[in-house]
Amino acid sequence: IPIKTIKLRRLKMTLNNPFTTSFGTIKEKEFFITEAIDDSGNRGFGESVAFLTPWYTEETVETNHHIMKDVLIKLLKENAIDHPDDVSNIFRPVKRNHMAKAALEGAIWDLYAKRENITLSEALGGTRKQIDVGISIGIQPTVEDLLEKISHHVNQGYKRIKMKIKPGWDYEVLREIRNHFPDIPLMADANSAYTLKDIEQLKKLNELNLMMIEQPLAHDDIIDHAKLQAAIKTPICLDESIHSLEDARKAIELKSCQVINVKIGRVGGLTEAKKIHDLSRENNIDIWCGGMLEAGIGRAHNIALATLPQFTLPGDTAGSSLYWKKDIIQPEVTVHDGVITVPDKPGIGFEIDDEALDAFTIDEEVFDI
Ligand code: OSB
Ligand code: MG
Repeated sequence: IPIKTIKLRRLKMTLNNPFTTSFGTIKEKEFFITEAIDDSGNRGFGESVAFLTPWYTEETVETNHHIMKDVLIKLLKENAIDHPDDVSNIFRPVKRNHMAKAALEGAIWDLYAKRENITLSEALGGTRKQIDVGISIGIQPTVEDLLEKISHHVNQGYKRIKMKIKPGWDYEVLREIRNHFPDIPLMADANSAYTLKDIEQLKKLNELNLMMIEQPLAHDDIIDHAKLQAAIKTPICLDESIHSLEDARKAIELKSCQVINVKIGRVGGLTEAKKIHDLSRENNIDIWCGGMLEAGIGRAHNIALATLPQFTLPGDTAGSSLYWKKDIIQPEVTVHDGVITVPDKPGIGFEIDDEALDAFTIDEEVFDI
């Protein structure tokens, strides 16, 4: 792939609704839009998903910047790429920094698909023309606020409701939600807020018929999760604990989870995400595509990934308008009855709204490859 230039744009966008997890509230996002441009002027786009602080994993916007600019882009200069799957090998000497790697790899995947005149979904081996989507609702000031949000999104047709939980905002709240909505597909995400000392509280969730509980225990644990899974009925889904194919293999082997939330950034890119997909398929592990409050470009990558066959559960790829007053792609991502129709244009399949992109850009750097 004759990449001539890499562009890094730093964007700043304000969320429509502040998003609260067990670790705090996000109101504003800064992130990089990566662009890989070939010698004919074709443009491939990616998006970095780290936050301003390292609350979710150790990466941040600043570490993404440093690693892309001072390490990964140099490797792209020194190594030829025949296929986007080569990128993860080229980046292999660099430990972790998965979100930085994924942001650059994503732009190269999009460029590759556009040059081949196929959709990103096709380039990845995706088969679905439509994907089911759920919604992730942050911790709310009151249970009434949460009930109102849930009924709004249930009426919109979202296929699954995920609510954030933490100690003190868990069983009683979930029970109340379950009483109001006896039949909705409901799950909870703790973002690693519990330890095995909380096992009795977590056992209480057995009676609530939850689809799964996401990342109840430590971000770097797969041992205690296996103990917890043996003790509770609710299926465990791992998010923060899975950074690679190897992590997934070990978690499956130890029975630490029954479900995996796959995020492109967390696992270091689409190539690694595909591998986790294939392993999950062989092992009959249900997977779904998670979200990182992305703008349209990251969202488009998630949609393409979710077209692979083992993405059997609704993902966290809700519509653009849930997050942003104005998104950076055209058309914006829209959801009808809980379903997104996968675009059929080459690459990510959405046009870039260059005017919007410029308006949200606070810094820009260009690198010759
Ligand atoms: O744990 O899945 C998570 C958002 C930011 C960071 C981590 C998580 C989330 C979400 C929302 O749950 C996903 C989204 O709507 O993009
Ligand atoms: Mg999560």
